[in-house]
Amino acid sequence: MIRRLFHAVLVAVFVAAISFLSACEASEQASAEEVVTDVEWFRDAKFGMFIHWGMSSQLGGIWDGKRYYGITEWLMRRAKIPSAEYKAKSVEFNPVEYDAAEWVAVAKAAGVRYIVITAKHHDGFAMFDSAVSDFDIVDATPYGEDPLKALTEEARKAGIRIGFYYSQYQDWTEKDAAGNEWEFDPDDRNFDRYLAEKAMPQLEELLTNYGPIDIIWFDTPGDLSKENAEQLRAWVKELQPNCLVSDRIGHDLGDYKGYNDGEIPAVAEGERPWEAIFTHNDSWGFSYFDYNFKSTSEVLELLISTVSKGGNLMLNIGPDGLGRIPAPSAATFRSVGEWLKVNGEAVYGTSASPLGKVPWGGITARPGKLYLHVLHPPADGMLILPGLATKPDAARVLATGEKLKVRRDGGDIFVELPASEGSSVPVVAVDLAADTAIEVDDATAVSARYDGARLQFEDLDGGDAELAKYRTMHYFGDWKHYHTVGGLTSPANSATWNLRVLEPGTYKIVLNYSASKEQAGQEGVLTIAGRDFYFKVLETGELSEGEAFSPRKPLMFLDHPVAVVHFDQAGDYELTVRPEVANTSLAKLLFVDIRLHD
Ligand code: JFZ
Repeated sequence: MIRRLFHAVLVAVFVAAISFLSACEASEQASAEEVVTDVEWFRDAKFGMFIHWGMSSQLGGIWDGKRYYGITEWLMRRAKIPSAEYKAKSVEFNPVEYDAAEWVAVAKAAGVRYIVITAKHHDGFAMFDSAVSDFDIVDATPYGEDPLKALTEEARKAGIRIGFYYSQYQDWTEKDAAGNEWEFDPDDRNFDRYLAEKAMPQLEELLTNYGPIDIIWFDTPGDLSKENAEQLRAWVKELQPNCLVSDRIGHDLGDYKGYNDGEIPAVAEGERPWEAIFTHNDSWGFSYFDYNFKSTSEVLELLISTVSKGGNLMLNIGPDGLGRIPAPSAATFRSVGEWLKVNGEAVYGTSASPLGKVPWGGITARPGKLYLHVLHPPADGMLILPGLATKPDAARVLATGEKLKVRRDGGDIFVELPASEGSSVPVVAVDLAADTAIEVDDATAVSARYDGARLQFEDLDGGDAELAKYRTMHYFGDWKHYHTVGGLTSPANSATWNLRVLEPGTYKIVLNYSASKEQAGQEGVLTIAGRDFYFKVLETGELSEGEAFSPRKPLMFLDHPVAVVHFDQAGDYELTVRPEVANTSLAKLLFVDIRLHD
């Protein structure tokens, strides 16, 4: 939908407009607040490493012989551990294997441009030498050293920016901070005292004793007041004007936009730089029970879908209590880095794709150039560039320099990637002619060479469907996000996609959705090429709405085939889904697949 805003825009103009808009935004922010923080390094960085590490890493999800599944840095709260008992456990935290140089070597090999590490998480334990509290790694553990000192030094040597995560609102060992209701009465809370006597002084330590710090990554603002958030922001800027502040300071006071844990936006909002955060497995802190590590290609898929929408990916690791990065994380970060070593030009400093969605991967851009990230190479190698009206001057494989053929077929421009191209996720650099016009193509290409097409919310071309976002966790805190097509509450509502079928063929059409008891049983109709295909929504399970942190069921999505259609000629088609009868939204429709049916 947003694509319609970009009709017939010259690439050069497009890029210029983007930088103009961001310049306006930057100066607007500056005049409102005096302090000008340089966010351009952040906009260009694209890949960061998040590190969750603390005394909870030593526990790894086990308390009193009991196993807690889900995110382990929440163990104290989940097991309702009294502060005194929890604090006493710090004597067992002795990360003798910690080697800052080795961690930074992994980060460097991975090609990250910044690292953010937990300086203090919700459990209140400071991973640095703090004079403000004795509950810190130097005073309260046999280890007795400050790991952040070495890390900041090593990172700086390696040319990697460094940020500190600081839990400003929750501190479970403090009666005046938020989060520990099993010991402290929130009515007795004097939050201003905690801010003045712990949070602000610790931030001062972090922003005074470690040289230039690039980000203070605040989190879980809860009902932190606007005054308090402004106070925190002003304090950071007073101590280090160039230090960025994360979005989770609250009240829209961050220097860049952030999304929820594990969420890539369907469509990025506005022109501000933004960051998606994911963890490599499901927990943020080290867990003995979490082996759901993403593979290299899954991480590349995340990275490419983030950068092709213009954002940064910060991917988390959870070193263990001895200070070791889990082997699967070190290995995957290193192999992502191998790919970036060859293809970094297509990532760092690039901007979002100016074209429509492509069925074979993602696109990034810089003035006069497009980069085609081929996640799913078609058998015949033909990469469609929907919306490009002028034939590019040249195309070459970034890794090898091999020149590729560019051809026009009907109204479309294709780059031909040889089948022999062996590397996983090859990238093609395309040089655009100076007068290249991009007429952004609303329609989704359907072709046998891409095994069909997938239609999602962000590809909608008409109707009045609404974005319906859902998030669930399986264990605890391991959020999964779904951006679904919602708002289909009556026969007058519809979701409409324009298709451009490239050649004749037969396809099965599959709806992928989740439906509660309430939604189940409603009738819907999918219309394609003038034919109506009726279906009844099947129940897949309930989602308990409500509190953010409650154990929930996984949201199950069902593949429901509703049609087989034969397109006997290439051309434009419209696909519509609407309720025939509905009282509540038809279903949580994640996507419509048009799958080649042989
Ligand atoms: C927060 C932390 O609580 C968590 O431990 C971890 O540090 C993660 C990166 O950030 O998790 C959140 C924060 C906000 C929401 C959910 C989890 N939220 O808004 O629902």
